[in-house]
Amino acid sequence: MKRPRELGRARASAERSYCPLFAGVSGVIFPHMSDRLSHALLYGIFDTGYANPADAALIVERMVAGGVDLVQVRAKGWEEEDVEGLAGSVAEVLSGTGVPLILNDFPQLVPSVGADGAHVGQADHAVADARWRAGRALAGEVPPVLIGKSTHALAQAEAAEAEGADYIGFGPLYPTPTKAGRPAIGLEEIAEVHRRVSVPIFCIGGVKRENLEAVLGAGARRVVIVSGILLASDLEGYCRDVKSELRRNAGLA
Ligand code: TZP
Ligand code: MG
Repeated sequence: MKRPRELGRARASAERSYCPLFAGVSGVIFPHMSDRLSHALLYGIFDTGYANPADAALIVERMVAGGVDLVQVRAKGWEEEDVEGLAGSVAEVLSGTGVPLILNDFPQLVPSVGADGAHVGQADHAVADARWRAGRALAGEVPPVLIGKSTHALAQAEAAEAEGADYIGFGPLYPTPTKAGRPAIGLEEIAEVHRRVSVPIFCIGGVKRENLEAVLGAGARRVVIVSGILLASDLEGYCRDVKSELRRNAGLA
């Protein structure tokens, strides 16, 4: 079920203020998406390891109603065509909400899905390569896509920023079955990574409503939560609780 789209929702809006002068400059993004990202506190992931793809629309709707600021589609082990179909259905839900859609891997699907960017791991495409793949449907221009990168240590976080990532994930803070086999890094380096890196940092890995206070107390400002949200009995309420704690922590409430 392919649903080709010309541009993502946030991208379409950002296009209006497109300035070719900045095309190709790594890390330079466009006002609308740059605003969305800079204000983002809660990053939710629709992960097929936890949720039935048939429920994607309903789940993502609830995540957005609960205040999630960014949504990622993560379908480990899936074929490209299936990821495209699932992400396309999520793109429809997000259409008009202003919440950017990020694809885990598959940057080349960004144009056809109408996503706003892609997230790469340490072993995936380099940021510049992902940015090129995500935008190559618009020949000759580097479109306003967001490229995020997973980092697991301070040096990787600094390297990802230097490489041009628009944001980074930092973790896993706690051991988590969502990223089995990846050792937890703890909370000790959270404050330091915020001193060293200026792009938005999303702390990730075992973050839950129950340990959010500790994570924020260690210096985090933004978080990604996967299983905590997807396994919650009241997913929307869970997101709302977490978001209001994040807003309070950020001095916004
Ligand atoms: N990258 C580092 S930890 C992680 C990813 C994708 C998984 C986070 O999932 P959860 O369920 O919130 O621990
Ligand atoms: Mg990956």
